[in-house]
Parts: sequence; C-alpha cells; structure tokens
Amino acid sequence: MTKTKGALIGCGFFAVNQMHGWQDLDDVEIVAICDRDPERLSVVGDQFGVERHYQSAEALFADGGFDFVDIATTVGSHRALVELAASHRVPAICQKPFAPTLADAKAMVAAADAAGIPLMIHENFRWQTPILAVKAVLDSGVIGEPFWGRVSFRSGFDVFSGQPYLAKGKRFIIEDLGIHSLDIARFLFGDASRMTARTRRVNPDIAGEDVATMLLDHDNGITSIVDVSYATKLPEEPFPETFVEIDGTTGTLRLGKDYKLTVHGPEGTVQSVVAPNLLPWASRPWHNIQESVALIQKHWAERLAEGREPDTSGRDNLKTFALVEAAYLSAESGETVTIADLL
Ligand code: NAD
Ligand code: 89Y
Repeated sequence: MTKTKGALIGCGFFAVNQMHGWQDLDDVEIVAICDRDPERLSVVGDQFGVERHYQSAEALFADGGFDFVDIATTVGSHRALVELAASHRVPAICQKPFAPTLADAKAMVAAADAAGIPLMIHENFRWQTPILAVKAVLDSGVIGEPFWGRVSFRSGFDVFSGQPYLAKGKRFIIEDLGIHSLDIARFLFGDASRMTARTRRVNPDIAGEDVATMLLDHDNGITSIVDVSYATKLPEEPFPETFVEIDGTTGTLRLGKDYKLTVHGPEGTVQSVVAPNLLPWASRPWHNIQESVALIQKHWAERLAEGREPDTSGRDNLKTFALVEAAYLSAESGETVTIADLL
C-alpha cells in the first residue's frame, strides 16, 4: 500500500496526541518532524520513530518529500506556517485557534485558495463521540425542530500546568476553549448571525478572561447559549466534558455528566451513555479529546484522498472564528455584534 506521507511542525504538549492519531492510520506515515526546540524533536522523534528532524520549517519544506503538513504550534506562528505550506503547494492542517486575528485567518484561507491546496483547521471537539451522538439524535428528528440550545463547559481543571502559555495571553477562554464550544453550537444549530457576550476574569493569576457567557441568534431561528468557565469549582470535576441541552418542538435532549444522554420524545424517554472510547494510547480524563483527534485526522486522510473539502476547512472555520471575534467585541462594547459585518 502506498502511504500518504505527512510532516508535523510543533512537537509540544498536544502534538503527541496527533502523532498517536497518525500512527493509528494504516495508510498515513509521518516522515518528518520539526520544532525549534531540539529537545522536543528528540523526545517525539524517539517516541514515534521519525528520523528526519528539522529545527526550521523553511528547511523542512525545502527538503520536501511529504504530501501534507500538520501544524501543531501555538497560534502566533499559524499564519506564517500556513503561508509557507501554500508557497510550497503542500496541503495543510492547522491547529485551533486559527490565527491571532480574523484578518490573519482570512489571509490564510486566501493563500490556500490561491495555491489550490486544502486547508483544514484541527477543530476536533465536534468529532467527540458524545457530540456526534447528540447530532445523530437531532438528525433522527425525534425531538422535532430544535428552537433552543445550550452548549456548556464549566470546569476548575488546572489547564495551566500543561499549557502555561494559556495564563499569559490577553485573551484566554473564548480563544482557547470557547472556540470549540462555539463550533459545536454551529455544528448542532447551524450558522449564527448575531452574538451577545459577557466575560470576566475570576482567577487573579492569569491575564485573560476565564468565564464567558454568549448568546447566539442562529440563522434558522434557534437561540443558543454557549457558556464556558475555568473558574468553576464543582464537587465532581467534569473536565473535559461538554454538556448540551436542546429543546425541540416534540421533545428534549440533555447530555450531562459522565456522558449520560437523555432523549425525551413522543414515544417516551431513552437514557444511554455515550462515552468516548479509551484508545490504547489515551489517558483519562483526556480520552474524549484524544479520540476526537484520531477521528478528525482520519477524516482529513479520507478527504485528502478523495480530493474533497474537509468539514472544518479554513473556509468553514472562518465562521467559527468570527464568533470568537464577535464575542470579544461584544463583551468589550456591551453591544450585540452582527456576524456578517465581520466576514
Ligand atoms: P506547546 O507550546 O506545548 O507546543 C508548541 C510547540 O511548537 C513547541 O514545542 C514549540 O517549540 C514549537 N514551535 C512554535 N513555533 C514554531 C515554529 N515556528 N517552528 C517550529 N516549531 C515551533 O503548545 P501545545 O499546548 O502543544 O499547543 C499547540 C496548539 O495546539 C495550540 O494552538 C493549542 O491551542 C492547540 N491545542 C489544541 C487542542 C485540541 O483539542 N484541539 C488541545 C490542546 C492544545
Ligand atoms: O487548549 C485547549 C483545548 O483545545 O482543549 C482543552 C485545552 O487543552 C485547554 O483548554
């Protein structure tokens, strides 16, 4: 079998999950890795048996020999690296958050389009098993037409120990985590036209906001609330579970703690557990996120082979990223922001 060859840039905290995800795919092989930090290069190179190591992305692309690049660096380098991939006409995956600003993100989509390469944002939360289960219930029609929804992520988990940069940015929870919740809201309820948001910082040791409450008007008339917090101290820590509530014309859906799904419809109430699989390389409580990494990467490999746009393409993800920008604008001004004014 001819394998699709990939290169990975950024061998940090999260990239290890991505490497495992690639290793699980029989038809994909990561042939080269790149990181500015030689120590990270050796750790990841040794762990996954990758021999070609680069400390500079320019040198990696100059040598070539791969069919796509997986960019797993933090946000500040995303635009330059995607533009570099485009200049070499190499299909690219870029981690969330897309870019520092919406203008950067638009420029990245334009660069990929001009080069004729696919660009996918690694927006994996919609690929979580419990979220896919919620979507399947909606699509089944059992709760009728949804008219109200809530996507909620409230936690007191210490994310700063693994990702210390999260404590330093002027923007925190909406850009880092809320971006996933907003994408889930789009995935379940469709595109949104207006955003009203309020934020606050509770943790005095970080620079950005750690609580956000967002109200979305969706194009199809659904109203949703997306609320996120890393300042919520609960008796049982739910990290990294997303809770979902949906009211429809003929029933309701509730996804709660420990992946318990309750669907109430005209025929009665059905309760089930829609827990993620614990992949052999995964560890609790991250396994929900880790499985979604494997699933989105499988999706990329399939779409790349078929020559079809991935679901969370750069073009698609501009609409999620616009919600992030809109939330910050709304929180700052106190006004409702019209999404079309940003896109
Ligand atoms: P990290 O800081 O641990 O790792 C980033 C690595 O990239 C570092 O080793 C750094 O040396 C390297 N790097 C940075 N710029 C580079 C460049 N120009 N060339 C080569 N190497 C470069 O960060 P992380 O926690 O692994 O996060 C990486 C990205 O993954 C972030 O955008 C973060 O938001 C995202 N992330 C996504 C999820 C998810 O579920 N999708 C979860 C966690 C983190
Ligand atoms: O960076 C974040 C993400 O994308 O998922 C969870 C996280 O690791 C911390 O908020």
